[in-house]
Amino acid sequence: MNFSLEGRTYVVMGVANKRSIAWGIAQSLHNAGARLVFTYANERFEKPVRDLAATLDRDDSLFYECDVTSDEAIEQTFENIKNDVGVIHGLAHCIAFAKREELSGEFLNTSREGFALAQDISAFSLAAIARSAKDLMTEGGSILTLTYLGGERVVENYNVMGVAKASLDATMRYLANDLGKYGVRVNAISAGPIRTVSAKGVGDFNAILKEIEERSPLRKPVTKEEVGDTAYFLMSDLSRGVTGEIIHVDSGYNIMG
Ligand code: KAL
Repeated sequence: MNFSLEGRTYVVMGVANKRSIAWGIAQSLHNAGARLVFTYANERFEKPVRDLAATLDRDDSLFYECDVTSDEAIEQTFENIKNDVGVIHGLAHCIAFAKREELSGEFLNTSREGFALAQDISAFSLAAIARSAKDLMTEGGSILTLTYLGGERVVENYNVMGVAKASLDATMRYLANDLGKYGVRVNAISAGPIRTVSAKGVGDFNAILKEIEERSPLRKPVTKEEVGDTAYFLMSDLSRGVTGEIIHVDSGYNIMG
């Protein structure tokens, strides 16, 4: 069995900056010997992603713009990746979006448009991406996405994104069923709160972290490196019997009543 990721290629979607969980995943996969392919939403993120990748001690990473709200853009991106690298062995979907104004107050006030937008970018995109990526996973593969406890339970202020994560979780399970016959596994990591660009502007993020310090079994928030190492496990053959699963990397917080 091969624990190294040498000779393998993984697509990482959603690196925004050095704090991104996607970047923690990229680093862990890189440390295990993987070649990386990065996608970013628009030109605003191109330089940050290229600059971060330049800090890795190999220079064969590849970069593509991919607007996940467009089926054509997704198909074109994976067509380009296929032409440039041929086979991929896994993909990390680290993408979510909801309108800032719908991430506080009551879920009751969610707009039709805001609901649809959160679902489109945060949940449907996984299905659209899996459909295109599957054709490049001719040696089997592992797809992972990032979810959050707010999709399983009510978490104050998470609102429309909680409903989108519930949808993402179910999307992940249905895809796991469809893709298993091709040797492609699909799983999710439910990360505890980490101060990323997503968490920016969240008024009481300090209070959220304090609660983790006080109430989680491990008594500390998780790091993007801890999430990255679980991603490495899910991308490697060590997890070959695992699909359709949500792994909580959250210092155990989810087990507490
Ligand atoms: C209960 C928690 C507090 C935070 C509440 C909501 C977090 C929602 C996540 C969602 C993905 C954030 C956004 O979509 C922000 C967006 O409206 C504005 N930001 C942007 O446009 C930036 C520039 C780009 C890069 O961001 C995106 N997303 O495209 C949840 C906490 C405790 C845990 C968290 C932060 C969970 C999570 O889902 O990230």
